[in-house]
Amino acid sequence: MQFVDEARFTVRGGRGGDGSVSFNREKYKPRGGPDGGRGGDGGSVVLHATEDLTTLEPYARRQVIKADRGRHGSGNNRAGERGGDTHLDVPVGTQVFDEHGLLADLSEPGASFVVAQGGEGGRGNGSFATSTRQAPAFRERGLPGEERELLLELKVLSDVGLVGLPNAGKSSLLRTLSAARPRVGDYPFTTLTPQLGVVDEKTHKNPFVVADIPGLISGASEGRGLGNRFLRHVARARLLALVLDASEDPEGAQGTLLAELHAAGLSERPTVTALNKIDLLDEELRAYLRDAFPGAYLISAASGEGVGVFRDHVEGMVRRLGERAAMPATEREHRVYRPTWKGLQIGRENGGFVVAGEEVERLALKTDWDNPEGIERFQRELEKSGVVGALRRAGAEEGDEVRIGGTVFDFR
Ligand SMILES: Nc1nc2c(ncn2[C@@H]2O[C@H](COP(=O)(O)OP(=O)(O)OP(=O)(O)O)[C@@H](O)[C@H]2O)c(=O)[nH]1
Ligand SMILES: [Mg+2]
Repeated sequence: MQFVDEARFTVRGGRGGDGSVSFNREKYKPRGGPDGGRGGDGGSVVLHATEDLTTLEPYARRQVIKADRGRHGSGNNRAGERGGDTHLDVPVGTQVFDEHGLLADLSEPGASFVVAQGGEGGRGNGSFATSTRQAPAFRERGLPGEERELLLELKVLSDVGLVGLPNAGKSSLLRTLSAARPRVGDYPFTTLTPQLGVVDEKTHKNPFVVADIPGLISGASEGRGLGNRFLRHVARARLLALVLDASEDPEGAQGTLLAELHAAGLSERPTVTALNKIDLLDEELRAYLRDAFPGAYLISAASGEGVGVFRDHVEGMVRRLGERAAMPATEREHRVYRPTWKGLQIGRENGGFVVAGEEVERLALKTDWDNPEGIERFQRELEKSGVVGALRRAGAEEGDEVRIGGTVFDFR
């Protein structure tokens, strides 16, 4: 499967089923009571984080993903069936954004999140009978499901991120450290997508996950080269290992890398430095590098020299740094339609009026405009709730056009 770390598509919850208009017809009872049942709620679209998937590729070419609508209610107070939910598996490490920002960070296997709630089913005429209105012949329509445009971003979860210029030997090092087999090439930009390897899986030590990303170049954090897109994949690693080609201006490379990490907001992250390709250097140069890079590890991914010591050091650091840090909890509370007249707003539009507010818009959506009794109820609710009064105070007169959501009617 191709590695895809970004996907953009629309999700839509199922529409709620309509309530039903029905009257109970029993023998010898001339006028049965209203018994129209409620419509079922629409299904929701739900994301689930799983370790069985490592890419967002299943969503690369999707445009709209919907859940089922709820069934309509029927006579004898039978409620309509609820619409089925649509379950979408995403890799662990997927972050969910909409136009307002981060909605959820699915960093634990099994975590789930409702991205589009299904619409509420409408009530049937059975629920509108009162002592003064014994035979209501109207029902509510079901509400449309939530709809939003999503951006999913995968950030692979690793303990150690390898960062280095192209050709420094990051992929070679990952091969030497783990069973992972990333491509190694003697040209820059061999690695095009992040690769993960588990180190010490087969020994008795504490295994940890290393991420190899495409090489960074100067200006990466401003979008140059390939590395910038991939820095986010190491943004959650506890430890960054700077891999420098010891045979080619390691000081310059270090400067470039530190500047890029700084620009990417990663300068506070613990780092360890590995000077790679020391098999190409004589003892004099090695001694020089030990002086110039105190604390750095001299290794050769090719011959394996120094790699064991480096690995043990990294293992210890990872252990001391403790649990893999989750992203700061910026998860926003999921917004579900909650009725409130408070948000009521009245404005003017082309000589008419616009009424905005969650509950009033819900009421308009639920109204069965084909049914005179349904329209009457809409009118009554507007009066009861003060919307009519508010419109009058705003200057509305008989015959003026009023729009609520997508519904336009004459004020009376
Ligand atoms: N002599 C020597 N060559 C090495 C060593 N490590 C890597 N190389 C060579 O350096 C070249 C680049 O190695 P890669 O592992 O692909 O480098 P990389 O950092 O992953 O490069 P990008 O994926 O392009 O960023 C290859 O030709 C490797 O064989 C080493 O320790 N010694
Ligand atoms: Mg590579």
